[in-house]
Amino acid sequence: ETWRYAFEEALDEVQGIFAQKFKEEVEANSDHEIQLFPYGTLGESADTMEQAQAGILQFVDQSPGFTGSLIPEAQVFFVPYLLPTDTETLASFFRNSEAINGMFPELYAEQGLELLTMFPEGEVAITTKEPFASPDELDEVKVRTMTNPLLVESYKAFGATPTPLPWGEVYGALQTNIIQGQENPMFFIESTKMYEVTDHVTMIGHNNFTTAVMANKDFYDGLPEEDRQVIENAIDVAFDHIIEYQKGLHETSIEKIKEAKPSMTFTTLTEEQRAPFREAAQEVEARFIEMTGEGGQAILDQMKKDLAEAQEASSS
Ligand code: 6CS
Repeated sequence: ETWRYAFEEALDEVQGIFAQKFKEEVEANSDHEIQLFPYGTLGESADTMEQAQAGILQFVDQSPGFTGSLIPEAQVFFVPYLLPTDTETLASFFRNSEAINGMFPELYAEQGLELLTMFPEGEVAITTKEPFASPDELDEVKVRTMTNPLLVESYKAFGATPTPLPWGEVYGALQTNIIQGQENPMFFIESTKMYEVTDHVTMIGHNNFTTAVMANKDFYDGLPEEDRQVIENAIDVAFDHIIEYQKGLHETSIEKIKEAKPSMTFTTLTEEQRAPFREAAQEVEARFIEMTGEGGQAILDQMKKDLAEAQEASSS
């Protein structure tokens, strides 16, 4: 049988590297074939999600940045300063978290999706046309966000004017000055040439990019146990591979950007400069609870517990 798997990035970007490893493992350990559909071949992220829910696709990688409009609790990944930017802690968190492995699968199941894994894609940096070091300096700056209400709230709290857009519109909107900034992990800023349409990279340490891989639930439930095991193992192998693959990726991406555009500036805000952004995070957390109620509160509490445990595990 041929299974179709769509993701939101190119083949040589993080989601593509994960998908290729998954395909390799499944094909080496079963008679099934995986057909990969990189970003753009089947539409935007919202389109591939619909196709996965409809069973036209068996697998889809969609980031909570988009899924948050479908599953409000998935917006928890946009509470600023909740996730650490340290890769080792993150890997341990995603591997062991009860919120990720126990609670989220139920929420995805309600949408006809079998959540297979979530993994980190790197520290989120903000690229803008003008430099900034405080919320005041973001006043009137239109910053593109992925399409979920909590990310919009974050950028409002950061002092900017958030503009949610699908990925395909971002380069053009920056080029024509409809927006003046966007956020993404460094590898993506490099590979999608965001440095051609923005001039400054600022790291405020507010988040790490999270993505999720899922299967159509009816398809998955209908598989023999043997096939489900092949899929689970392939996901585990691909997870380890993608953590390993990303070692040093942030740094080499910075080097590549500097080479392509020597005038690009890179600024890491100090703890003192981050203080007002951290403060704004409180307000965003409160908005998350307003939007998601008791269910959201339970997920947030569990995540904080899981994160504390991951932190402890990686520091010991
Ligand atoms: O910003 C976005 O929309 C995209 N960013 C990444 C890192 N992956 C896919 C997503 O569509």
